[in-house]
Amino acid sequence: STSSIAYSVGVTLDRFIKMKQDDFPYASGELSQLLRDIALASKIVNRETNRAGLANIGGAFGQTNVQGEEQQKLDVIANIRFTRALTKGGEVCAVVSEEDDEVIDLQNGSGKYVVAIDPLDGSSNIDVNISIGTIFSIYRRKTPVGSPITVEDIMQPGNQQVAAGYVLYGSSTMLVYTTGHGVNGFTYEQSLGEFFLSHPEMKAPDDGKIYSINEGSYNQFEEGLKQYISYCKDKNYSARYIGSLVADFHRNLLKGGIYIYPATTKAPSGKLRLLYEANALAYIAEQAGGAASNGHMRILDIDPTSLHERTPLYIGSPKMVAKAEEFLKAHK
Ligand code: AHM
Ligand code: MG
Repeated sequence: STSSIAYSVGVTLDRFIKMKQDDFPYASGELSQLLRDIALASKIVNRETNRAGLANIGGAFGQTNVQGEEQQKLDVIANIRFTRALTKGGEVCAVVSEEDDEVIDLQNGSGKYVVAIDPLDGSSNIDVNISIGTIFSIYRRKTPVGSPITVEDIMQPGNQQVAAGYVLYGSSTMLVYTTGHGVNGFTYEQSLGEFFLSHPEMKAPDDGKIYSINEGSYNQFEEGLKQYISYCKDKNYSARYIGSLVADFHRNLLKGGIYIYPATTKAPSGKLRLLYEANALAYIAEQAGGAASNGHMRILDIDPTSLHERTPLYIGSPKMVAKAEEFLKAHK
């Protein structure tokens, strides 16, 4: 498209956010600022992630900071970085994080937004130098600005998201986000310290040939899923599973595929969290023309009942998700 051409010449994330704000005059400057806050925190986390293997000898490089944070695990550091950026930014009143049991009230009287975040997902992969990610969802608070935060503000279904995104700390670092007008991806240029638009208007292929699931738990899968896996094998699909949600999702979004974290007999709701893992990726998937389901219904229509609730997740190319749902239904 013409816009892709116009975008391709060195558009930074900051400029892109500004351009989008001008395109959609009703979009508030606050949301733009909030996205910039997240991008800034992600640059810091990216820097820490790149140094992960040096953590134990960090002191030798004089990286001790006043908080003594070099002693902490990277997911804890990431949580601190993101919450701090959101606190200082002022647009957010409350944060739900995988790293905190309770809602964090940021005490920002004028904050209109609520953020749900997994600051560093797949952190068990850090020690072995494999891609990890940040996942975030942004909601508008339901109660009036300035009043105390309530459950109503926090427990919103995914279809209420105003923006969502992820950062992939991979062979390159990328930030991908949507504000409900398609999905755009930005690649980090290390030496310039800027994200540049590299993947304008991302589109999930309608169908694909990759299935991503931890088959080690096969014996605990329901019959329909076992049958769907046989179907994938009959079709000679490729099995790809990094075990890092953002990386697995991102690959399948670009190449066409399905990512599944199913219900198992041991974990009847699966492993992944609705509020800060499934919803954000579901919104992005749908905005790119993909689909996201818990096997039976649209992820974005699930009404959350608790902060850290889990959901099975079937996400990716729409035809693959529909096919998997068909198998589950047929073997109920
Ligand atoms: P985490 O939030 O504790 O990091 O766990 C989430 C991760 C996902 O990134 C990944 O897709 C999944 O757990 C892998 O789980 P498993 O090892 O059970 O296949
Ligand atoms: Mg996680």
